[in-house]
Amino acid sequence: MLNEKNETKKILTIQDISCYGQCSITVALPIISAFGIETAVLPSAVLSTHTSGFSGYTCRDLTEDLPAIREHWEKERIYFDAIYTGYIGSMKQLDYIKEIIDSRLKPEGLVFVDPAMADNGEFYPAFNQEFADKMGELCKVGDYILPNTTEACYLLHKTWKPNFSKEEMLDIANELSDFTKRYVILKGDTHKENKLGTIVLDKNNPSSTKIVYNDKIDYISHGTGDVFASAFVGSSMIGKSPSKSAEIAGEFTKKAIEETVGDPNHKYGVKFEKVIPKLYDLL
Ligand code: PXL
Repeated sequence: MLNEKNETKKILTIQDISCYGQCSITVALPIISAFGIETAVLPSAVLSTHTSGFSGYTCRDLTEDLPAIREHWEKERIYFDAIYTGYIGSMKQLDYIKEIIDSRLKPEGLVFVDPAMADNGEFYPAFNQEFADKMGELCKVGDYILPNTTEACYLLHKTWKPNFSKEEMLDIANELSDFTKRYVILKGDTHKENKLGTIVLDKNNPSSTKIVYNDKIDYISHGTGDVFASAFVGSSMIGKSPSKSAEIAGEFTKKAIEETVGDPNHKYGVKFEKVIPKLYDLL
């Protein structure tokens, strides 16, 4: 699949490899590639599984590999059209990632930050408020940020609750304008019955703020944020608008959940692979 100018885009994604568990790089690489985008990876850590619902997982932190990888790419003059960050292994990495963005992103390149650190009102095991505050600094170099409501509340030091009203969601999105260079893509708006909304706010044009709705499936599973973010990044990089990308990503994620519901042994992730062949129909 080519973008409007008929050229192949090259993107770098920085997040962990959870060897088993359908999240992070093992989700981003196939989904973004399916959009026809060359996808390079920089693993922030290698874990035997992700950290939600598994116990005793191994974790090799790759923080100190990041500067050497950047230096090699500098020598090779490797540049990217976009950098997409997800689950980050350590506070120090947040500084290294900013250096990678400064050094390896093309002048017109885009930064997508998914501050993957929390869900359902709680931090994932490795994170705390200090990390969230530093993640907020990375968000500020993002052209797009893609938090869920829990992450938004930690960024803003607000109290989370399972359901916010439409007005509260719009207020949160507005407050998040301080944490992005341009777009806020706020996931998890539940105010409308049977629908899941995504708020799309452009801080250069706040009056254009939209809520994009997809049908809601009452099913909790892991990894849906990564599936959504990857499809959003892929869609944006082939030239779709932020609201169209939110619609495509929402639909792609909904279909992945539909493929997973009813399999009691598959709570650790969603079967997004089954939706990849249907991607063209969603565009
Ligand atoms: O999907 C977010 C995620 C990514 N990577 C790891 C995780 C999680 C969420 O728990 O544990 C390692």
